Formats: sequence, C-alpha cells, structure tokens
Amino acid sequence: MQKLSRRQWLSATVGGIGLSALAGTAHAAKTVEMPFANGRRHLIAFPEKRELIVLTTRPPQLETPFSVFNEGLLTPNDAFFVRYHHNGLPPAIDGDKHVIKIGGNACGKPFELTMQALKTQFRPVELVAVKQCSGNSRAFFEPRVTGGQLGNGAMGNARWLGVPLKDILAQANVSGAARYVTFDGLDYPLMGGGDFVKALEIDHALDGEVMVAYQMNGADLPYLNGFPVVLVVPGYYGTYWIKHLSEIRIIDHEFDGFWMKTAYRIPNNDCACVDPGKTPPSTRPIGRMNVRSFITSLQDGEQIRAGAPLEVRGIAFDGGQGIREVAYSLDGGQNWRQARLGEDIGRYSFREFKFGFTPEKGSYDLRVRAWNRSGQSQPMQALWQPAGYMRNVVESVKVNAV
Ligand SMILES: Nc1nc2c(c(=O)[nH]1)N[C@H]1C(S)=C(S)[C@@H](COP(=O)(O)O)O[C@H]1N2
Ligand SMILES: [Mo]
Repeated sequence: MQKLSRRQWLSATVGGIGLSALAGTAHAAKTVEMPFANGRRHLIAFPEKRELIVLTTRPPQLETPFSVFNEGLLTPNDAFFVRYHHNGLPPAIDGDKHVIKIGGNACGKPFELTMQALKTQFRPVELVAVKQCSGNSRAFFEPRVTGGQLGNGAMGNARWLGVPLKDILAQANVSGAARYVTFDGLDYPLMGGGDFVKALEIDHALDGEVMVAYQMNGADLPYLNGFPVVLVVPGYYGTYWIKHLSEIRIIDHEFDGFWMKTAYRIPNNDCACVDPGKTPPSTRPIGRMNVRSFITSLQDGEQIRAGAPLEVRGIAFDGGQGIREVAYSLDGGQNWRQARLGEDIGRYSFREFKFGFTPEKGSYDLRVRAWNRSGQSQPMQALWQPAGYMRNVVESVKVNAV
C-alpha cells in the first residue's frame, strides 16, 4: 500500500464541486432536509470523506448524517464531522516535515518536536473518546440563536493514538510559574478575526490524559480532521482539540486571545443557562461535555410494525465520568424503565444501550435519559443560552406503529 505522508487540501477542486453542486449545473445536487426551519442542506463528498451534510464549504463545515451513529460505536474517519473557523487552510501538509514548536515564557527549554520524534521517542497510548462541537444541535434552540445551524451530527467517537502531552512537556523544562498552555494549528484567518488559539490550565495540560494524537481509528488523520496531528482533550468540547497542531506555548499568565476571552464562553452558573433571550451577567470558558443520549435505530416520524418485537438501540456519553444508567420511556416520559448497557470501552467513549418492546397499534413518544457515574443527567426541558452550546435535553422520538 502506498504510504500517504502528504495530505493535499484540494481547495480548487472542492470549490468547483461545491459551486457546481450548489448551482445544480453539472448534476443535480443531493440534498437533505434537516428537522428544523431553513434546514435544507447539500450532501457533498469532500476529499477523504463520504457524502456529508454541508453547513458551509468555505471554510469546510460538515455534519455527520445521524444514521452513521447506528453503524457502530466508533465513527468512521470518512464520516467524521468537520469544523473550521477560518478559510486559510494550507494547500498541502507534508506529514514527514511537520514540526510542533514548543516554547512560551514559562518554557525553560524550547524545542521543535518532529513527527518522527513524536512517533518513535515516546510511549504511545490509545484512548477512545468522543469529540463533540460545543454548538452541536444548535439549530434546535428555541428561540433560535445565531451561529452554525447544526443538527445532532457535529460529534463523533474515535480511537485516538498518540502521546500524552505530559510526556512531551516533561522535555520542555516547565517553570514553576507556568499557568496556562496554549495551542495553535496551521490554519489561519484569511478575512480577519483572530488566529484560532486555545488554552488549557497547566494542571489540565499535565493531567496525563490530554494527548497529542497522530492516528484515529487505526489510520492517519484525514486532512480535514487535523492531519498530521491533533490535540485530544478527553471529555472536553471539540473547540480545545486543535487540529494541524503546530505550536504549544507554556505561559505564566492567563491567555487572553479572542477564542478564550470572548468566544466559546458559557453562563457562569450551575446549569450554564439563562432564561431565553437573556444575557448572562458573567461567563466562563466552556469546559467538559454534559450528559447526552440518543436513540439511533429509529428516526422521529418513522413507522414501525405493530405486534412485532422491536429492539431499539442508541448511544449515551458524557464528559468523562462514564455512563452509569440509561432509562427509557415509551409514553413521553411518564413511565421509565432501565435500558441494557452495551460493552464499556472507556469512560470517554459512546456507550451503547438497547431496549425492546412489542408495540401495539398507535403512536409512541420514545425518550431516553442517561446518568453518569457522578449522578449527573439530562434536563427534561431544554436549557437555553445565547451561544447555543451544550444542548442536552431528553430527546423525543415519535413513532407510529401500524
Ligand atoms: N486548527 C483548528 N483546530 C480546530 C478548529 C479550527 O478551526 N482550527 N476548530 C475546533 C472546533 S470548534 C471543533 S468542534 C473541532 C472539530 O474537529 P473536527 O473538524 O475534526 O471534527 O476542531 C477544533 N479544532
Ligand atoms: Mo466546535
């Protein structure tokens, strides 16, 4: 097999595909109707990707069709969602020549880490973890909020292979004054807006779980998911998972870049929510993911067969405590029973659940609700916040047995 150590970003080609598809000239573009107002989207196959739901082509923002989550516990690389903030993507990245610069004013020994050194001079670790965009499901907010109008497909679960950030920083002679570590990738703003740089507190960066990963699901990262190397921050929203990671800085002060200080902030209270339409009096940077669960084997509005036993499957996950229990209701949340949990492949992973019932003729409002190991769960009524992050309401899937 040919070794692909170089990934091309075929911007011209993709622009062409995108434009002709959108104009409907070359061939009729496939579209999909998402279950909310203004939810018509094109389905386009970008390089190394199958047909995904297009939010924007420039920069590429692609959502995973929800049916993919019923295929298995891991999200295939070619179906994994894509999110960028800026149009400036390098046209090609040479995975053999790529280096990560390590420095900052609290770094005693700045150095350049080559991919070769990353892959050969450290002990690799593997971890299955969910990456989810903070704004996943934003289009379901009521009242609607501005920002990418995403359905539920801006999430994915993968097996990451890489090196603990802690082991890399151990070679950087971190000073006692270190407070934050910042992360930057190769992409850059073309049309204004600050470079996309994120920061973690020093203790978090050194927790042994944050990882610099060069493979997902046993293969090189697809270009659009951060080739050749991505930061993995288990349990945290995708915003911290810097792609095409090229610079790590250890600093002795709080980082005040736009994407920490202004964007990706949530109401500074227990629910991370405010009354609809209100502005939070104070905010903090978004952090760990909350608990979510989804039925994946049935779609809202689907017809099922009366009188035949039906097995329903779904997935649940949280910010890293691990899922302890999933309950299901057939009657819109009045009566609940326990679903069966599937194999535990790690507390950061999707956890499968199943339950069975034999429907009688009529309609069912199916709900699932998960709890994590520290007893956190999902609200029955959707919480609201102005940025449209962290939706985790108990979802309703209405089906009709005939
Ligand atoms: N270099 C870079 N890394 C980035 C981003 C970006 O715009 N540039 N976006 C972040 C956000 S908000 C998300 S949700 C995830 C998306 O990762 P994916 O495209 O692999 O799904 O990447 C994160 N890392
Ligand atoms: Mo995101």
